[in-house]
Amino acid sequence: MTELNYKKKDFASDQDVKWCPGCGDYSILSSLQMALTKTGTKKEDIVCVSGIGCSSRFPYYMNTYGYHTIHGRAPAVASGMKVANPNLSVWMITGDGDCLSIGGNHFIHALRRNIDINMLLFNNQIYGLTKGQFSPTSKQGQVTKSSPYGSLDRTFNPGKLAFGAGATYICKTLDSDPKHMTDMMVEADKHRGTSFIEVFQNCVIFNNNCHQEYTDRKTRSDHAVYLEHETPMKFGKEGNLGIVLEGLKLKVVEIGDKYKDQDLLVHDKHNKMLSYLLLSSHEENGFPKFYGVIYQEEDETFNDQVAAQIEQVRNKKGEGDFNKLLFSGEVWEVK
Ligand SMILES: Cc1ncc(C[n+]2csc(CCOP(=O)(O)OP(=O)(O)O)c2C)c(N)n1
Ligand code: SF4
Repeated sequence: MTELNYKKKDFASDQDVKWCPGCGDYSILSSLQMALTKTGTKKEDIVCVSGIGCSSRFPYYMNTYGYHTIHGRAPAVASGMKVANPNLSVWMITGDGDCLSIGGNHFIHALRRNIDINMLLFNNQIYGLTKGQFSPTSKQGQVTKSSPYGSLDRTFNPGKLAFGAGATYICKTLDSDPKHMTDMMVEADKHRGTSFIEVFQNCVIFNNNCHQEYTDRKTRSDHAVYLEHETPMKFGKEGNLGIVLEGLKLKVVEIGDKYKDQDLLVHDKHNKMLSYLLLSSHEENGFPKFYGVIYQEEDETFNDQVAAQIEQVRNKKGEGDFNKLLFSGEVWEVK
């Protein structure tokens, strides 16, 4: 695909990586470095922008342009970058605390505007950097340093939140499957608009194995459905499980006498109702998680709209004059 011929190591910086040994962040870093060898984007056009948290140290480790901003504000900075220079490939890196707590407002508005950036949410269901307080994605009742008797907060579902905010691209992947993660990043890069990728990431120190059932190589085939567009939803170690639609509910079935392959639900990433069901279903106990591109739609991007509007006004009113604007209207001098 690319004629640039980058190798993965071309995207590694000379900085010592300061994550704990075994942290899921390493695999995400490696996957993005690999994905960027496949997207065909010149290095000088790539920028990683992050907020604050362990995950947000990411730009230091990438040999691209990078910006470590302030807590929760990566969407604002990423938006500004993309609008000012539409040529950039912007990768926004954020954690569940950074993105959904202090940054919740910025997150939803970036999605609503459909700015052409890629958002990677590292979801470890905990605040890692500040040593294990509960976050908006921690399980209700979870005992953490800041919830010794169990967190009372209801858990945020990031995909559903993104859906409600008008996201045009929602995808889920896992740190323990770098091949899938890399493919998902390459796909996200092709989408024009905000691509939101939630990565189930393990924090070995403060929330170890929080996604184990769905991400552990040994158990995940029975607990995770890898979605592919226009393909029946089949899973299980023996390939003997599938998803069917019963009324308005998804149901796990065993393929055999009663249900055949042709009875299985076929994924359609452009189907809003189906995507909502896929995003909601794992809240029910024992239901598998869905990975892959859950939802995608084509829509105008905010950065294109801004550029078009500027062009329109410029054609009508001519080139602007900033000094003229600054000294027009009521002006006074403070002495
Ligand atoms: C304004 C502000 N408030 C609070 C903090 C403290 N703080 C730093 S990182 C963080 C949360 C990080 O958690 P998460 O986004 O889940 O990232 P992780 O470290 O788990 O990757 C908090 C609360 C801060 N740096 N700035
Ligand atoms: S505290 Fe958790 S999230 Fe942070 S570097 Fe260590 S393992 Fe990773």
